[in-house]
Amino acid sequence: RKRVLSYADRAELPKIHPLASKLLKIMEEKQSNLCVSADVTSGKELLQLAESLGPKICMLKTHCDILKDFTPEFIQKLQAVADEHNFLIFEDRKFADIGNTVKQQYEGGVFQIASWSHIVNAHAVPGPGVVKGLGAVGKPLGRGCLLIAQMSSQGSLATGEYTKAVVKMAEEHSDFVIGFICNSKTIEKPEFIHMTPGVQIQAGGDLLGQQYTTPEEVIYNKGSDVIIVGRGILEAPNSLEAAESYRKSGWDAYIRKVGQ
Ligand code: 5BU
Repeated sequence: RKRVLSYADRAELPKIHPLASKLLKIMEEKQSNLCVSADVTSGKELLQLAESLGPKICMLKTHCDILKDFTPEFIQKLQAVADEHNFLIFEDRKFADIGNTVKQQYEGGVFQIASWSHIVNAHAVPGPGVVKGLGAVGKPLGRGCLLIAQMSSQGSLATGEYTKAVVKMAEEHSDFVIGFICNSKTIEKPEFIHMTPGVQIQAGGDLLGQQYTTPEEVIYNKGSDVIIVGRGILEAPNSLEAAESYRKSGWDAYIRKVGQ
């Protein structure tokens, strides 16, 4: 059986992207492969979550366009919390247009995502232009991109040959693409980070097609690296306790995986 490299080992790989290396080091140091999806609608609430859950997470995922009160001041505060607690920010923007348009959507507008989000994601549907457009803005800033190779939702069309083509696109743009959103590991290249949404302690789903898998399944059986958890934590009676239990499940599964 092939040895599974530790996050720390992967952080030192000669061809690793600096941002992927930084993430892997944070994961090792904080013993966390948990990314919290902070899907709330007020900036104040988001900052409170970031402040309280910060010590438990390697990354905080945002949807800045669901905030009713987005401001540059809010972003400054979020960046300060991210620095304080040493986690990365991932804006789940899912860019999906031609290169020239995504470039402007990433850099400009109300949100100026490139100025604050370490990581963004994109659909590969438009072809490599989407990655080139985003890269033109993100690469000089040291940012990284995840390509959406698969989705957690029921009936997703991102499967089979499409997923394979996404992986190929990532390999061809590894100076900006640091990994994937996927349900399970899509490529045996330890430089790439695999991140999986649709995670809850109890498998199941919601009423709008979301499908849930457990942290153990995602990390140990599916070989992904990072679990992305929203409502499993946000809707728990005590979000800090819930975050700790997801962190521990994800970390224990990883330890079991590297130990084998
Ligand atoms: P949940 O509350 O844990 O179901 O939230 C999952 C989050 O991950 C939510 O912000 C989605 O937009 C996001 N997501 C997802 O659920 N599935 C996907 O395939 C992708 C993103 Br890509």
